[in-house]
Amino acid sequence: MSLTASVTDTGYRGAANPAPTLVNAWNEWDPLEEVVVGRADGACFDPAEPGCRPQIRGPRQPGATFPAGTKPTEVTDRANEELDNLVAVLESLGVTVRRPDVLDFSRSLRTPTFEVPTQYCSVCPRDVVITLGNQILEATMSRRARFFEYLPYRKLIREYWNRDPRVSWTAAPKPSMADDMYREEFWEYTLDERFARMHDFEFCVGQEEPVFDAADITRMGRDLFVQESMTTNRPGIAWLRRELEPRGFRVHAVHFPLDFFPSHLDCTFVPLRPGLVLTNPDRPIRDDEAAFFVDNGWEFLDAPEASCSNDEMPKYCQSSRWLSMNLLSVTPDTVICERSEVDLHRMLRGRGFEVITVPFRNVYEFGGSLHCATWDVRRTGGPEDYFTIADHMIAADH
Ligand code: DAV
Repeated sequence: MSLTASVTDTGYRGAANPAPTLVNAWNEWDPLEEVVVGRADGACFDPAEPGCRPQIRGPRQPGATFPAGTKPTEVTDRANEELDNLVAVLESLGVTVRRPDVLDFSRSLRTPTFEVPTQYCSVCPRDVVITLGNQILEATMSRRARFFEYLPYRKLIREYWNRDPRVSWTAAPKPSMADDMYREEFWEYTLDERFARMHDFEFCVGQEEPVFDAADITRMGRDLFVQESMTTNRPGIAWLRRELEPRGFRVHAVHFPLDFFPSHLDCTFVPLRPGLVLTNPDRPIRDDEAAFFVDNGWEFLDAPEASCSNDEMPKYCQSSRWLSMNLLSVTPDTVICERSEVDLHRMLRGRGFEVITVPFRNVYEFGGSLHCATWDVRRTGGPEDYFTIADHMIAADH
C-alpha cells in the first residue's frame, strides 16, 4: 500500500488542509500540543485477580499482606502533587493539558462473568486509550479491576468527537474476563520454567478472546509495534491488525523473550525520534525483529542502569525499576524524565536531547511513570513511513 493511500484513509489532510485535526498523533515524538495527564484521587490498591497477583516490594516481612481498598489520602496527595507539577511544566511549554474524571474506584464490580472487590485508578490513561492518527481507540483492557477504566476519559473523548467531525472513535470489544479467559498456572511457574518457556509467549491471559492494553502499542508513523505480553495476546494483535490495516497502518507483533512478566512496551522499547529507540538492556527484542529495525537504518540505544533496584522501588509499586526509561517526549529533541535518573539524563544530553526533569516517584505505585500517566491527544505531523528500506518483517508476521 502506498503512503498516499494511507494519507487518504486516515483522514489526515497534510498541507492541502492546514486546519489541524483536533485528535492527531502518529508517533511518540512529534511536537506535543495537547495531552491528558492522569489523576490519583480515589485510587485503590490493585486487587488480586487472575490477571494480577500484587506483590510487596523490598525485604520479605513474614505475615505481611498486600493492602486492599482505597489508598491512604497522604499517598494519593503526594502523587497528585507530582502529577500537578507535570501539568504546570507542560503548560509552561505551551502544551494544552486536560484531566480525566474520577470514578468511585472503591466500588466492587459484578458483571455476568466476573466479580472484583474494587477498581483501580485514573492515573494511567496510556494503558486505556491511544491516539492513532485521527482515531481515538479504547483498549479491551486485560484486568477485571480496569474493565471500566475508560469511563474517566469518556467526557473528554465525547468532547473531541463532538468538536471535530474528522475525529474517529472506536472501542475494542470488551472481553468476558471470566475465569477461563486466564491461565492462572502462569503465576506458579518457577524461574527455570519461565526460562524454558521464554519463546512460547504464553502468559496469564489465554489465547481465546482478543485482549490488549493500549500501552502495549508503540507508534512509529504508519508502523505500529505491539508486544505479546501478560496484558496483550495474539488475538488482541490480530484484532488490531484487522481494524487498523484498512486505515493504512502496518501492525507488527514484537517479542522480548527475556522479559518473563511483560506488561506494556514503555519500559522496554521507547522510540525517541526517527531512527532511534531507547532499549532495555535486560530485555532485548527478538533477533528477527531487531533485524527489521537495523535493516531500515534504526539504532538501538540501551538505557543505563536505573537509579535503584527493584527492591528499592516504592513498596506497593507493581512496575519494575525500568520505569526509569518511561519518559514523555515533548518534541523530537526534548524529553521529560524522572528527576532521579541522572545517568539517563546524561546519556540523552550526550545525544543532543534537552532533558527536562520532574519528580515522579510518588506516582510509581499508581501504575507507571511519565509515559504511562499521559495520553497524547494531539501532536503535529502526519503519517510518515520510517521503514522504507526493508519489509521482511511485514511478510514474516502475516
Ligand atoms: O517494566 O514493569 C511497567 C509498565 C507500567 N505501565 C515494567 C513495565
